[in-house]
Amino acid sequence: MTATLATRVEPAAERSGLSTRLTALARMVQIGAVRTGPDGFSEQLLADASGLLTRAGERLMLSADHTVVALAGGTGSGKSSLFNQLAGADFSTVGVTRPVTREAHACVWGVSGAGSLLEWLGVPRRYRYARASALGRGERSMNGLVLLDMPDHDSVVGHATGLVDRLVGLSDLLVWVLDPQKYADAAVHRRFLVPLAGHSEVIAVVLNQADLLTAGQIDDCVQDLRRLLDSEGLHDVQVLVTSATSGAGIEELRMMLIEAVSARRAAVTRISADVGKVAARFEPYAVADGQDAADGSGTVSLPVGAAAELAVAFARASGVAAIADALRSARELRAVDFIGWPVGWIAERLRSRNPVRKVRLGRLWDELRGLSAGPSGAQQAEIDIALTRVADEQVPPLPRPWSRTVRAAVRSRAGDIPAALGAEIGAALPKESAVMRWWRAIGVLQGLLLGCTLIGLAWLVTLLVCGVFGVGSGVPRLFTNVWLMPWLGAVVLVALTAGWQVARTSTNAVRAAAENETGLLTDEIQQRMAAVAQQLVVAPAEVELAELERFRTEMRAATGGYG
Ligand SMILES: Nc1nc2c(ncn2[C@@H]2O[C@H](COP(=O)(O)OP(=O)(O)O)[C@@H](O)[C@H]2O)c(=O)[nH]1
Ligand SMILES: [Mg+2]
Repeated sequence: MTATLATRVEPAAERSGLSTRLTALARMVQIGAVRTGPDGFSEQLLADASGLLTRAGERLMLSADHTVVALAGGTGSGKSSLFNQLAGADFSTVGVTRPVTREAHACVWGVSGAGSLLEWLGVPRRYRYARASALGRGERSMNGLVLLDMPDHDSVVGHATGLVDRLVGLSDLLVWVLDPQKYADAAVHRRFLVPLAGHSEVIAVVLNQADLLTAGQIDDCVQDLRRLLDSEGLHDVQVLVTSATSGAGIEELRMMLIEAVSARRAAVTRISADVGKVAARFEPYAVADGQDAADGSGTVSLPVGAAAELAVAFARASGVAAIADALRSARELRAVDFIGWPVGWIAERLRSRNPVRKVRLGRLWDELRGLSAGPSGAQQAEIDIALTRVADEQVPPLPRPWSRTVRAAVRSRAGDIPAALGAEIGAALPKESAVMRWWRAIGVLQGLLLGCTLIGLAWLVTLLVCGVFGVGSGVPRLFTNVWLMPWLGAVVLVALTAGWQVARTSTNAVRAAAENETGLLTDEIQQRMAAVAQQLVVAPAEVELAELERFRTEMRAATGGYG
């Protein structure tokens, strides 16, 4: 007989996907547990669902279609022999002199998809066998059975801590195989059976190698074993007598496994129905009042323009318009040093040692720095109003408690927003001392014009003194020729006019450039504020909306679709 037979069996319809549905229910409980409260998930419902999950257990989440029966016991008791008998093939090596079963072997009847379960049970791939369901008498009712030949317990004693718990956790039925020589072995009882006292419904004891005993000896042995088990608190444990060699009692053992399989199926059907019922009770948390169940399955998110709209409100709250005005004025005031007509400029200097303009410029930059310095009360209040408006107008209708939690998420970072906006404004502001290159060029031109004016004036004065009043002798003719005076007068006049005209034109150009610069600055600040809105408002809300989305997906999985 080949060790592996092809198995293609349809899983029972009412049980299919129970593992998936239990996993989904567990995730729903996780999501709900952090959203309780007056309008939140009902504590009672969460407790009911958790209770059901506990009843179903970790094992059922891995596979609902399989019943795990483990053969456990001491070396040489006949586990591997019984395993082979039940499987109808020599799958597991039978020990002749030394124990050989160091790793678990498994035989699966019928139902496919036991892979993850066997992985979890720790059965190596090469020790996994399959039995087609149609084989032999009564085989169909063994569909879904996973029979485990456990490692000899004395060979795993080294790491036996927690082994008992593991065995109980992973088995739907634990069959302890004892032999007539060692059935009363104190170590086996103390280490394995006594701790199982609370779990007698999942334990059976098999007295193997009955062929070595007479009928009378069997009776004595069974009575003795019964007494031992009773004294250990294992009253309900079933005791079977078998012989792997002669085949006696094997059918009874097989019947017991079939019973375990059908009991398991019944339990699974019950739990399956309960999962459906409990999951359906979560519906109010998935679908908003007055909303179609189908609507509730749509993707929910904030409108695309939410961040941009918030950015407008943030800009207003941070006084971005005032920032633009201040920057424009600061640029114009600074530029005057270079492009202004020096004559006016010198006059101003002469009037006061600490020109008003410088004071105003300093105050403007103080103001700009102040705006970007961080939170102020008025700002926070305006931001809160903007957030409330987004929460009220942009959050789509949601079932409770999601309408509250999503709104809370919108406001969750409100306290961080003013500082973040201030930092963004600070980062966007240009350098205070920025001086355009063309300002310097104009400054040079203005200097030349001033030079022309001054030289012209000086020349005129010289002509006046030397040419008109005749003071000094031997002065070059150039400084005495009075006919030059009108020409020089004209030069001075032209230089003065040109300086004034250049100052006027440049001031207009500076104003236009400042206008352009503040426009770009406003745009940049607006973009930076949209990023703040995205990061501190929209993103937290979307995270919460994604959780709702996840909850709805799990709910569909747990109920097998709405309705
Ligand atoms: N006479 C007799 N020998 C058995 C029986 N079951 C197993 N054996 C023998 O006991 C030895 C150990 O069996 P094995 O199945 O390897 O035990 P395991 O260590 O529990 O897996 C082998 O030599 C088997 O042939 C039985 O019912 N009767
Ligand atoms: Mg063995």
